[in-house]
Amino acid sequence: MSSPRTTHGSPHVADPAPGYGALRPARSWLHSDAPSLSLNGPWRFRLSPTAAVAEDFAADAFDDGGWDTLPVPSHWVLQGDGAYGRPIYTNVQYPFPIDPPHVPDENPTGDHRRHFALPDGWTDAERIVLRFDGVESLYRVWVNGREVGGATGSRLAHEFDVTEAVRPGDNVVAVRVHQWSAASYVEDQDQWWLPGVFRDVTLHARPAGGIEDVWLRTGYQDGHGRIDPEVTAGPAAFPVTLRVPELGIEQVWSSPADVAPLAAGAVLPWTAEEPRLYEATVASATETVTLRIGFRTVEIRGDRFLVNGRRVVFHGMNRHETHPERGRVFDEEHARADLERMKRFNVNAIRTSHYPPHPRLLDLADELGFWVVLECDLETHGFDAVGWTGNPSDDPAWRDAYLDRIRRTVERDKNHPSIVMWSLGNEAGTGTNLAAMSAWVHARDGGRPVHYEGDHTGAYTDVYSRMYSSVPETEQIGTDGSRAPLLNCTPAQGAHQRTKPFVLCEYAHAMGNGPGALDQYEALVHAHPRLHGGFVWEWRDHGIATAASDGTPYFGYGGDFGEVVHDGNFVMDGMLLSDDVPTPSLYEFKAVVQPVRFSFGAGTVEIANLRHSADTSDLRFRWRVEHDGVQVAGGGLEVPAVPAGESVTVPLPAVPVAGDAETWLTVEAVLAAATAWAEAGHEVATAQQDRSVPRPAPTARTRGDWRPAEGTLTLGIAEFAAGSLVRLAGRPVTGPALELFRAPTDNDEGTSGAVEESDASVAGISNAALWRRDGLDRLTTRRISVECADGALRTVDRVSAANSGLWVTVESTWSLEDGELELRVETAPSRGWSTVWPRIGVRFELPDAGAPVDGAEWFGAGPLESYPDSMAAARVGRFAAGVGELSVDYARPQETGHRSQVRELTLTSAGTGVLRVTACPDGRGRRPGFSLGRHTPQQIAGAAHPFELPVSAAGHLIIDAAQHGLGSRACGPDVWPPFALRPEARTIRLRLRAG
Ligand code: IPT
Repeated sequence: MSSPRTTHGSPHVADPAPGYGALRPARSWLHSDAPSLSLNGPWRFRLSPTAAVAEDFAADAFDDGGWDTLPVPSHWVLQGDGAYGRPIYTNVQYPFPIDPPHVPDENPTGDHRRHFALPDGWTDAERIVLRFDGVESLYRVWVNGREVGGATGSRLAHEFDVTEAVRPGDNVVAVRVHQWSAASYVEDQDQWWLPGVFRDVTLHARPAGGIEDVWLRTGYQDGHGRIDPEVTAGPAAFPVTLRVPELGIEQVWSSPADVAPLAAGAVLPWTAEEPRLYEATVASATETVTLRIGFRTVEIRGDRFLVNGRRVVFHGMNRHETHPERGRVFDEEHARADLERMKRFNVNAIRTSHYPPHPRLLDLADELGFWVVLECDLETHGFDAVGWTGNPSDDPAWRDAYLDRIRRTVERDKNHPSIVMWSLGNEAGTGTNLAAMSAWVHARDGGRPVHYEGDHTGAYTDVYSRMYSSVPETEQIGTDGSRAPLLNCTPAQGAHQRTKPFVLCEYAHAMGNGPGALDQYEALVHAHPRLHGGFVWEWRDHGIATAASDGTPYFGYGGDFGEVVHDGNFVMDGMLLSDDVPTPSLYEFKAVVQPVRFSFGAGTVEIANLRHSADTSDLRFRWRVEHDGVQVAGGGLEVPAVPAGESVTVPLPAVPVAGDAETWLTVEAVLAAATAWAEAGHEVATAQQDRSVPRPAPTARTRGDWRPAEGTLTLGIAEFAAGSLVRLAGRPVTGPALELFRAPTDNDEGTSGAVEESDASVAGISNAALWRRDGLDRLTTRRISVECADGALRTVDRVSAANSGLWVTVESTWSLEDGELELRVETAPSRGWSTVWPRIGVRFELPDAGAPVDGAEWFGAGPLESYPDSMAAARVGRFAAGVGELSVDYARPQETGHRSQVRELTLTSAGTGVLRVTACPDGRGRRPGFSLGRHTPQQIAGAAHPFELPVSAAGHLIIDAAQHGLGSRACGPDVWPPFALRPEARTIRLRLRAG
């Protein structure tokens, strides 16, 4: 690079160097009894539009009386209601010109100042250290007017030696933060750009003879633990004593040379399932450090990733630090609640995408039990736009910065038993600097493998990792002897990669409604032991709390804050909505990965324990039988404790089978006692078996007495005018109207994915675009005939769209059968439809007539929405929900609310039934689904945010003969062929009654 490394007004902004001044070496984030002083709280603050601002503010005597007050930690763009700029969301794009290492002169620069009183007694301290746990992106620090240094590495901890700068009594600390710097090029993660001092600032008194750093590496084998200690302390700190009271360990080291591995005796191992921790202290005469150690050994043997000698399967989540009001500012209570929620949803692993989280998160992970892949703060994805030219990952000018980042990552968190792998970063291409990072980790920590997905050929990492590989491709990776090529690999490199354990560091892109196919990925893990599971992208939406112009609150995404470039709602791709509400996909995940699986035999059930190492003695098993969704019997199941990896078969009780109702047997495994993350009785796993005796559906009557009809007609509870329904059960109702459209999901709008696997999708064009092209969202009807017969009415319509030669014929027959109103709709597409269809359904409009339909009760699959490739969490039962609860508030409105396989549906108004619908299975036994909402698919499709939907008390009931699957084409594969809906003839047959 020939250009000078200074930017207008600041000597550091364009410098790839990781820091300067009195920066101290990275060390563990320890719990110590040495004195410390939090500098969190209100700071004086001034925002300037460029980095070219005089440095006079750092002077001791500077008068900041005219400045504002800003809380630390915080991001200034999330404070002051827009007074300090706005957040920017980009995924891959850089929000500034790709001109490394330079950034624009328009570089928001936040100056922060505060006073603090040096606590009495600190004058004895050997050194005084000022620690920043996270500042985005480049910052410079002055104490009492003296510049002590500066650093980059936004999600990394830095400590400055300020001993010479502090004084007794009052002190002033000044921090200048530039939003953009050379470091921004290596922090291009898919998230909001949120500048500021967003993690804790603390002052530490380092005692003479203190413990500078300690690392208690542990190992576990055959019931016995081992501790391999490393103590960083001056000779004056010795003797140093290690105590593990519970294990009776008291080990005194009189000099640094004495520090040596020791046997810990009989111990219980640490695992994500049974996170057994032992409190340990390491003490000198002047400082005691307290750690919680867990005994475990991580190892790769052949293509297996093992902890304590047993294979690990990651049922993981990619976890960003994000909160609608705080951004990346950590809140321990919220983080704990989040992790407890993960445990309740059978999540056992976390990838800290794509940077180290707040250090306390690892304490929580140790305690609650997660396998953690701890990722370094590194991503240069935006270089993709320029063919990776100038990528810092392969530029020697950046080597120090890369090494500094990985050092700070590993050193800070090395003591945590939950961390089982280090990850070099995300989407940073490949290059020698990444290889150097890996070499550094290998030299420093032989106890944990190195992960980096971008090392496609496996030149410097220990596990094979991919993101979003399709099901067949993942299967090929898992299959021995397959010659199928692997991404960017020669056959030889591919063969080499197949000698390693495989993880999906990202899969199942959970944007909006979806993903589908979770169960297919899960099945592979159990068929091919080389596959070690993966990490869903991602745990939660990153919405930012904001308000529409009329004050209506909503969660903003890219483009909602006036960004010049942005990536829209690609930041809303979590299994949790921004306000912590789990989406149905999280229930699907929970069901798919459940650690206990049931297989029914004749009068028996086999219970398999798929856990890593815990047996099932923490679980109770129970069963129940329902007749048409009403419980008629139930009780406990006697199940002996099943060791991990084994199964038992136990007899089932006699199941009372109904002659005139469906009989379903449900078994459940629930927690026998409360844990740190759930109550006793919490359901861990469940399964259902259909024990119904087959009952023939009433046969459809054929009639020969049709004659042309006109005028009004009443058939039981239905009233018609000119052949069209006008009232049902005394209420205004219109329909059925053919509905082929659904408000496109983010996956329907997606263009990625391996299209060859889904012959109905077109490369580079979303299904939603094809649906709009074919006019599915704007169908029109031409009535061909209206006929009546004795107790019956029949209409035939031709439904098609403007400027399209394609159509669907819809024949609707209303009749009285056994005194009940029956509706039979037969739909048949013309030739020539070339795409998949979102749905084949009929819509009924229930206008607001004073007492609106506001809920549904049904017997069918539930309780949540389900789609053909996302059915694992749905069970057959009787459910009720208000109309609001029937749809999910996805950040961008889209298809939601489909309840599959409905048998009976009652629409309710203020708790009273108004219309009862019974759905007959079609000739092939397929049952329709329903959705009930306040808006049409067309209205939903037109809204970019929930607040844009009009207030409505109308009801829109859609009965779907079929829906298209979900897939995950927003970033991944399209809907798998068996779950794709192709244009075809279908029949919907309903019986309707009042009340
Ligand atoms: C992948 C990124 O690693 C992740 O951060 C996120 O952006 C995700 O995509 C999409 O939401 S990279 C993509 C090119 C597969």
